[in-house]
Amino acid sequence: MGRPGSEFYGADPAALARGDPEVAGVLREELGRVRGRLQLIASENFASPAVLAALGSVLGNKYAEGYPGGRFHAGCEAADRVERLAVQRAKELFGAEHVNVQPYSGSTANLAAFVALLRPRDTVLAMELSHGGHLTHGSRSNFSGRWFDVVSYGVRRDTETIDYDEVRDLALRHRPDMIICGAAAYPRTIDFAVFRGIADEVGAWLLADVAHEIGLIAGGAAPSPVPYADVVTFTTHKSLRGPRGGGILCTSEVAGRVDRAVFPFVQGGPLMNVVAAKAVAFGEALRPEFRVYAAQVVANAKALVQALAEEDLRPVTGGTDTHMALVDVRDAGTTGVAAETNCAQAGIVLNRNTVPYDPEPPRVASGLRLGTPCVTTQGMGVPEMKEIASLVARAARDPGAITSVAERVARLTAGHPAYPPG
Ligand code: DSN
Repeated sequence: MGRPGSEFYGADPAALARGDPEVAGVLREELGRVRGRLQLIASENFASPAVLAALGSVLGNKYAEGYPGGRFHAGCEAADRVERLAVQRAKELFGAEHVNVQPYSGSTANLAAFVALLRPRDTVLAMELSHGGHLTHGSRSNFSGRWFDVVSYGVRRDTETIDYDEVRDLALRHRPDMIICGAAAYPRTIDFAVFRGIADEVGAWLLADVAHEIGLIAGGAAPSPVPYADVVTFTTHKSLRGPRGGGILCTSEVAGRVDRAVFPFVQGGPLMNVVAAKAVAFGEALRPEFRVYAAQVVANAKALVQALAEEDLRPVTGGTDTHMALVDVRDAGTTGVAAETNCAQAGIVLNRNTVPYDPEPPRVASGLRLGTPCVTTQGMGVPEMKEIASLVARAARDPGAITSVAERVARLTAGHPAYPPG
């Protein structure tokens, strides 16, 4: 078949090295960064070579506005086939009545969900950003907070978990048109059935944004909101380990509204190479190995949280049920930003995060958010999580430890390389 990629012109590193050595050099540098450091950003993962090949394929050239069988461009036979495959696989994976695989991202998926279910200035009840919610759940700097009247619920001060009584009280008082459950920095299982009950009581739509946990749901390691929510939005690049992108699962009742909201209201032509890569990722997630992966992601997060707690990095909510560790660093005598910076210098990539009722602004923050999807993809397990917790704690607390921590990080990543050479 000649040189790699010639069969369908999928990702071909040699072509890039010949055609643009400068950009090829940047990508080589990025691969080196990824291989040489610990990647603990909770929203990242390492997509498979098959996913990356689909992303780099000729389908990226194709315009295919519309949906399979009803496009506004000619020549969409392959685009139709691959989008139908993606939809069919996602339906099988999640048991949803309807799937839209075109959203460019989780944020545009959420915008489309708002458009499908609401009119501007309608009332939305969603989780407060500083308590773990997402920008698209009502931040004033985002469409959601600017164009809709958003009422926020938070977590309890004592348990740092969602106060379902407060959610219900707010819903009864404000009669929202839509309630959002799901978060970007909340390490606990969300009770979708309780949210459904509250939504029914006040006649609101229920939107579940499971951008973070979707891979755990696919792998049977977290409960699914599909039986409860009218619309479920998700991303494909986080715990699901696919390409950068979004998706929507919904009931047949709102399927037409959701599809029209995605195209033509929010987006133009779908990124067909990304749709192809989503089909590959859904196919991978349907395999039994993915269930093993998802379970290990959660087991690793639990081990990481426990070991961090032993290092005086207090787990928010006391633990985790997911892929995420959210820890308060104040007892270790530091701030989120200082801990993040020290860790970065030691080759540990994670992000500072506010903790509930944080006295610090988000750019400083009192917490760190760590995730296990990447390190689990690299084949690390519970023993490595214990070592990682000790490295994070040492680097976070003591800039003097950065050099020795960096040496241990290098040994750890060399033993479990991301994208192993050869
Ligand atoms: N907020 C991003 C994160 O969780 O990292 C994703 O949208």
